[in-house]
Amino acid sequence: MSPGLVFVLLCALASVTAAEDRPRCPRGFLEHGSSCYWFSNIEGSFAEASSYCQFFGSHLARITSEDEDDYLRSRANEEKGSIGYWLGATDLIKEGEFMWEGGVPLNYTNWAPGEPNNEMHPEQSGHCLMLQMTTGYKWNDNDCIKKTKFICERKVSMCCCKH
Ligand SMILES: [Ca+2]
Ligand SMILES: [Ca+2]
Repeated sequence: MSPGLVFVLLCALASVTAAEDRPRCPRGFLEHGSSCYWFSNIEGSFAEASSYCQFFGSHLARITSEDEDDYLRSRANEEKGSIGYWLGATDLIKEGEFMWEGGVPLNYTNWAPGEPNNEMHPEQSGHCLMLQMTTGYKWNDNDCIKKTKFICERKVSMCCCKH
């Protein structure tokens, strides 16, 4: 039997016997629904945070449902490890029109009262989306150069065998 065939058979066997037991998210990522999430242990600007997520084969988290929002806010409230967490949306292209990365409109939102207000301080502008601790991690538009923690997201991997 050729080594290649053995590999294919082992992969097929693994997929029927052990797929459920195998980690479907990379180490350090939390699984919820069809996504894996990483709550960063480092801080960065919005641009830095986006780059870190890409390095890990992911993107800044996109919250598209109440369930996802509840999950991420409850995790953030449990940890209380940061004044905020960057998510992957901005209104940099057109003021007041927030979009997820790739130009996808926000169909679900959970802005804190009074947000988005486009400013935090006189010399800052709110163009990047953050879960903000002071409002129980509801949504706030904050200054993109502010350094804070962030949440990366990627789809779960369905199977171990990739060629
Ligand atoms: Ca803005
Ligand atoms: Ca704001």
